[in-house]
Amino acid sequence: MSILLDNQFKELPPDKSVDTKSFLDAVSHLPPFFDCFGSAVFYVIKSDISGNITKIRKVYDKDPAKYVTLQDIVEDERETYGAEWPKVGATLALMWLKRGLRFIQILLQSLADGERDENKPNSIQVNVTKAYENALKRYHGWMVQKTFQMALLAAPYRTNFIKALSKGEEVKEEDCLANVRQFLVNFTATVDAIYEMYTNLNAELDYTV
Ligand code: EIS
Repeated sequence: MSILLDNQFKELPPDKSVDTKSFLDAVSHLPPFFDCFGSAVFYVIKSDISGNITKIRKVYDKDPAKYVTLQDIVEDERETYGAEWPKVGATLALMWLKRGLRFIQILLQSLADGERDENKPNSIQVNVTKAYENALKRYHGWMVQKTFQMALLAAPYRTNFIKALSKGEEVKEEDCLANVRQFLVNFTATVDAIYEMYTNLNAELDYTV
């Protein structure tokens, strides 16, 4: 079975609010996926994403009835933290998490669209670079950009990556990509909705790390 389809994101309601519990449940299946890459650089990425998820979950667990949607959390923190907000709490964690999710979305979409380097057909470096330039690069100073270059060199081959998405089973590339496309429907809608919320609430920051 496909690791992605086993952990689908939920379809959004018409008001595009994101249910906190379903979001956290779906997103927490992504970090274990990094273990199959081997290189230490992925450990750093995994810890960062896991840290974001833990931080949001901690706030949610304090009062699940109050924080039904992600927007409930961000709005509540705006009241609580005053001038410190939005560079604080679960608002900051979700700000960064959504960028990692956007990266994954663009990478998977690019693979599903069949974009590839004709000279290196089994490399996913063009897909990874596209995702990085669109989702993360502008928030990274030169040191983190160097870390990205290391991760890029350690990127798995297309065939291995696709195998990992299918839990290590031998599957036809086309079948796996069909699963990726299916996964992307609700995943993309969810990531888009979170971005829209940050714009609407004026919660987006553009500092670099
Ligand atoms: C934030 O991190 C924290 O997340 C946040 C808070 O502490 C805040 C304070 O300013 O900082 O410094 C982190 C930043 N996070 C800021 C950098 C981490 C390492 C990034 C290294 C570059 C990675 C490029 C990706 C290359 C991947 C190649 C993949 C080949 C397959 C299926 C693959 C999916 C990969 C997904 C990659 C997502 C990367 C996300 C990085 C986010 C980032 O830039 S708080 O913490 O509020 O929770 O306390």
